[in-house]
Amino acid sequence: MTKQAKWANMLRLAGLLVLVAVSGLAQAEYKLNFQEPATKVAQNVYDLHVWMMYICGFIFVVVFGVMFYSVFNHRKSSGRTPATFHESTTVEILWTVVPTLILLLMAWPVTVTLLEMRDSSNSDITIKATGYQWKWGYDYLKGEGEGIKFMSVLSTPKEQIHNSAPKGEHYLLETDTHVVVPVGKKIRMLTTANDVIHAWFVPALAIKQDAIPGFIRDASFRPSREGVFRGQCAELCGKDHAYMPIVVEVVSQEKYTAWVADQQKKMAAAADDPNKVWALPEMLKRGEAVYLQNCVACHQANGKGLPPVFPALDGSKIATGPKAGHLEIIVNGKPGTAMAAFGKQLSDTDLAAVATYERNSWGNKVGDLVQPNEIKATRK
Ligand SMILES: [Cu+2]
Repeated sequence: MTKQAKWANMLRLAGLLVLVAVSGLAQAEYKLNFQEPATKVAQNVYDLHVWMMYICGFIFVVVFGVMFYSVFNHRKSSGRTPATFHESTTVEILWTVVPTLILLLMAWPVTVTLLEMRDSSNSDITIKATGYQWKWGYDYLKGEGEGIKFMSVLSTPKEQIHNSAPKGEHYLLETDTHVVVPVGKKIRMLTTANDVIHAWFVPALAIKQDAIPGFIRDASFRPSREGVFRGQCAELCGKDHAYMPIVVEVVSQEKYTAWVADQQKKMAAAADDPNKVWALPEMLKRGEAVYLQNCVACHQANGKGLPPVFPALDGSKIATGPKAGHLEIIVNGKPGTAMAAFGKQLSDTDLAAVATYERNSWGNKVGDLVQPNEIKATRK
């Protein structure tokens, strides 16, 4: 084989490898690729990704092919003399028109998909997602299920996070409650936040929308198949940014109707009588549950906190001092610190319970009891 033939063979091989790589992407090996789309828009996004890869692959092969061919075949040692043309109008028109056409080929389908993505009109159900440090809150505002609201908190056990238990299948992608929606219906998602910027990101639904305090942004999706789709907060929002996943469960219409009825029943059952007078043991039990769901990330299970940013509650002046000061901070937060105003997130009874728990746990032995009506008075 002559030297030239060898080079030509190697070039052909390189081109072939690139083609194989690009076609492999198109064959949807979802484990290495985007998540399997669950809406038409997500399918479009996926197809666009493949289309762009084809265009990039094609340009790669052509440009490098011509370049290597020229470098090799027109090298000085083979006796070539350089061309000396300047300002060729034909070449200049070509290298303007061809890239413009390629850009149009890319921009057209992208614009069509973007417009479809941004269109949240005529939706069947409207859900508001509120980002908190570090959990999501959901309110079903319109459509079937109107009035349903709940918090959605990471449910991966602490032992898995601290490597004292093997990691589960959906490690850090599981929550205690799911956003349930019916298949085939258009869902409008409103996003906002309570403290810092978060983002509601579910790849299989092709939604990634910032949740900004003081603003309402919207996005929409129409799930084309049933299933459980997982996502995460996608805007760095502080210490537990990695611990506020999103789980969307797409179910049949019948199952959705049943879920709505079930949620409404649960909400009615969970509604507390604000005038009830509680006894210490039952308040402590409830307070512990509220604490473990809302306070533990910063103040820790042992009440020692993570000083200096997250102060200890065990032995703290606030948790063992006068009740009024303690309740004030729990209800209204502490401006300028990470302490949120939990009055916006929890009921009077839950707040009373957690205050009681904090005053009587670890080394704290105040011995008093906070009733829901005291929280109500603090709110004013
Ligand atoms: Cu976040």
